[in-house]
Amino acid sequence: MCRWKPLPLPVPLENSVPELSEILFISDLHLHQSQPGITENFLNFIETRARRARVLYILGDLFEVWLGDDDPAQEYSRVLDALHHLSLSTELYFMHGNRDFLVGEQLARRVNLTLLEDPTVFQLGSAQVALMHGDLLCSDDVDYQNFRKLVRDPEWQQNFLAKPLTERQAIANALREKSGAEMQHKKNAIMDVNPQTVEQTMKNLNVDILIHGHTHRPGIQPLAENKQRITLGDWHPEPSYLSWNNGEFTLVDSRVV
Ligand code: LP5
Ligand code: MN
Repeated sequence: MCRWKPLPLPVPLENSVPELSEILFISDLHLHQSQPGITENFLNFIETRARRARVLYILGDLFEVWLGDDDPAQEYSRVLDALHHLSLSTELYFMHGNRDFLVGEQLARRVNLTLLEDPTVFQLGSAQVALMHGDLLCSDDVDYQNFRKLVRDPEWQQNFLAKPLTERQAIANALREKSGAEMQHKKNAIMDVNPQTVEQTMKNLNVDILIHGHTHRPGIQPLAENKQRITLGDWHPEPSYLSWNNGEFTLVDSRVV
């Protein structure tokens, strides 16, 4: 069952100038030491584009892997410090992805961000908007959905987080290998969203616009009844983001024409 809670529309800043009304959405950076270009581009994005925005929504898979808030994760310290600094001027919201679903309250406090349920619904201008990571929409990927049910169970998470960090690392590495091997054999369509699931989810949530990531297939898809599905892209390593400004969405991704 989908759970969601309404998110209050960010309060307009006093004497706000047009630039300050911008809202940004990103996902799927998969930050990792093996991809230093993405980290550098993200740090630059934080200092430039995001600092001028009013809100930044991070819709999951910011990290390639997050094994628990007790992980010192030195490789992420520059990004976490930069995000904390950003939070002083820009509201930060974070939704779990399938790789960083173990981000918890401790990290949220360190960075000064608010954790969001998947899905989250809120009003943006005149539209009702739903935010999701996107993995729930891939309903044909039955093996993945079963796996997701298991690892999103609070009891399973408690057990996993109680294991020593080295053991968690070994399990995650084995899982990444297994997932990589399985994905080679899965059909492309299975790893995309199921259109009926999208339609039904939007109907259940009563929204006009659905914004999600996960599939790494960026684009703006017009749907029946003037509705829209907006898919965020991954970083490659150039930034990929969605901007909402003056009532209009713009998807900035060099691979989208
Ligand atoms: O993110 P992406 O696009 O690469 O792949 C997803 C699905 N894969 C995953 C797994 C992650 O890629 C691996 C890293 C996660 C680290 C999490 C940290 C916590 C560790 C938890 C340890 C148990 O999400 C992939 C989808 C694809 O998107 C498209 O939607 O197909 O799903 C899979 O490949 C999963 C398999 O289908 C099912 C795997 C079952 C494994 C069950 C054993 C669990 C224990 C593992 C220990 C060896
Ligand atoms: Mn994902």
